[in-house]
Amino acid sequence: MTVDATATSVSGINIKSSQNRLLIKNGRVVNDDGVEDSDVYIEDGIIKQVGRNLIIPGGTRTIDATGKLVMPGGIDPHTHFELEMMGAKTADDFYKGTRAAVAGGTTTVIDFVLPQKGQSLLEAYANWREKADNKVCCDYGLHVGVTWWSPSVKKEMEQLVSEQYGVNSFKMFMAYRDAWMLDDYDLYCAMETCTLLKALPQVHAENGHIIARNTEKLLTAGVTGPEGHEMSRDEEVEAEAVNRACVIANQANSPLYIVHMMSKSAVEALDLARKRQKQPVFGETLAATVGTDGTHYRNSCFRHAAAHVLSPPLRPDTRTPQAMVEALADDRLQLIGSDNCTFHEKDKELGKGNFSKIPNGVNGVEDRMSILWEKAVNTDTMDPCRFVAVTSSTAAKVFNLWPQKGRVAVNSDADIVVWDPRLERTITAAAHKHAVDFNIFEGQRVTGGPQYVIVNGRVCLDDGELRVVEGLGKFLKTPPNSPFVYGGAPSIGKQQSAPPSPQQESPVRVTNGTPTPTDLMLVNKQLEALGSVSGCSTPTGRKMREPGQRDLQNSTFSISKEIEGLDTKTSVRVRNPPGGKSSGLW
Ligand code: URQ
Ligand code: ZN
Ligand code: ZN
Repeated sequence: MTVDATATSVSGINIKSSQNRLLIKNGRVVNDDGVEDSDVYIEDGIIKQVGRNLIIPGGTRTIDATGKLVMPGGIDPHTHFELEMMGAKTADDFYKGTRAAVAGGTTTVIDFVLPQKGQSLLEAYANWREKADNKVCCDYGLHVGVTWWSPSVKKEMEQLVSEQYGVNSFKMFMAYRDAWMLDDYDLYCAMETCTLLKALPQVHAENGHIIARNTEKLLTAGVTGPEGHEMSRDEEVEAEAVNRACVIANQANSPLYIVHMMSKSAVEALDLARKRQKQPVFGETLAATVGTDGTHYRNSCFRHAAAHVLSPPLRPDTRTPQAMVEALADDRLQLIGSDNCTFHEKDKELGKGNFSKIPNGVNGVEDRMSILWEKAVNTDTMDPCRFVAVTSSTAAKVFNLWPQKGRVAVNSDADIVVWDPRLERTITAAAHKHAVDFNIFEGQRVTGGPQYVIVNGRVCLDDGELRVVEGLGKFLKTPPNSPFVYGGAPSIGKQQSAPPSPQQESPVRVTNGTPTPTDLMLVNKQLEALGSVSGCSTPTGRKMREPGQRDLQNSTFSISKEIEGLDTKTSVRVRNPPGGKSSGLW
């Protein structure tokens, strides 16, 4: 078992005394539905109290969160640790990958079991559990890939959603023709089976046949470099599959989750489909999509260009990152993952001379939250509540982990990030925790990051010092029939923390991410009814304060640039500034 050199001494993984009792004081608690200045008391890995003037027992460690946000730990619903694909194996294993996740403020990941065609899903599941269980530094769940179809696959899906295995989502590929792709008939059958089991079907939406033919033509024409990757699968090849997946889901009367949506065209296709969809459809994008773009495929350095190869590809349209941030902000997209799937340089070189052989995948699990904060909150495109929704609570709701995960509330797991909105750093491969020596966000300056990360009550990032423990995390069973997918729960993103008040006809429910005026009226009434919690707009509102407008909720500090000067400490914390250790706040 590996522990960080600076970790508190461990004799196994039960660490007593101060690790068991923790008070986070003077912070601003941010959930997806509101903000409140409250202290948080934790004991034995569970949040026991949230409020002011709490009664705290002796032996409690106190973290002073003055000027900081206290948010649910990030949930990354899309990682690939220790995945073997295209002749290589991803560099980040379950230890390094979850260590990087915690370093960036993420406290739960959901990885993918990807069986080869013909392989038993149960056998592949067992392999993934074997790889992960003793290595993870935070809790994790598993999606399972349906990479081929037969009555036996259907039978194994039924077993996987049972309590014994704890799987509630299955991913089908509409690309990777030779490895994992299903045709439309099998995709339809798989979606029907998911619906029967109250599990959530996910799709990788690209047209694998068009990609195959375009690849042949490009290679024949002598286009062999990484730029050929994006040329073989432009935006409409993705958007077509998004639409087709939605049509099949509608025919199957099935909900749908579209992973790694990478383009404006895909978002438009989803937006259109949603208006006719009978069941909820959730759109996911990635840290890479909001943090960088496809112009890197034209870089003359093969290593640089190949390091940006993932599928669907980053888009050369430089307006894409901001467009995807805006789609996340106004609920045309629902959540952000990383699709962390890193390969060493020597493995990416398998594609030298033939771009279709470059193993697909990039980093993201460590920088996901800081990149989105920088691109979305610091630009006033998204408020902190929506940030919590798209980085944590919506994933918890969709995969039926809420409110155990994705919420700072009594009885929720103590997975918490104390977020310093002023923490400045420059992203570099030299400093990141990934197993690879390339970072697609290299050199980007971000303001906003985790100062403390608490994983099941244990301080694993302690004022910037990483203190994870290998194997501390556990497998999370995700039950089927999520109320936020199959009904019975108020809408995602507008979830009130109190039950609907009697005068409300029925809980607010966003049918497909497109709230009706009634929904919004109800939501606003809910938020008003919650009294002190407020300060965040509804997902579609993007209602940010006018420049210079005072935020009346603001008592202790501010996070938006307009009111930077109003807080008690106008400070910027620079970690390890040039020439030595950080001198702290200055
Ligand atoms: O397609 C995926 O999600 C995995 C297998 C590879 N990563 C990527 O290129 N998006
Ligand atoms: Zn994929
Ligand atoms: Zn993926």
